[in-house]
Amino acid sequence: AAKTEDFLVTGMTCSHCVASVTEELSLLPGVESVEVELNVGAPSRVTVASSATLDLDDVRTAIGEAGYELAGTE
Ligand code: 9UX
Repeated sequence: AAKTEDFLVTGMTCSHCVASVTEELSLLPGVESVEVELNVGAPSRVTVASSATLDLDDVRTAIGEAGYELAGTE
């Protein structure tokens, strides 16, 4: 992967949440892997490895499609 970016996502509380976010983000062009560190009651850290820089609006939309909210980047 050319680039790895971390995002903070709120509202995730279980492994199915993790699967949904992973699935949506994996659909974005260039995404090679998605790792989620689940934090219940706090933002979860989502690490995305991709072949090119991701469009932040695309990331926000994908997380929203999964039913969660992008709270920030790191
Ligand atoms: Mo089940 Mo995770 O509703 O939100 S998928 S807790």
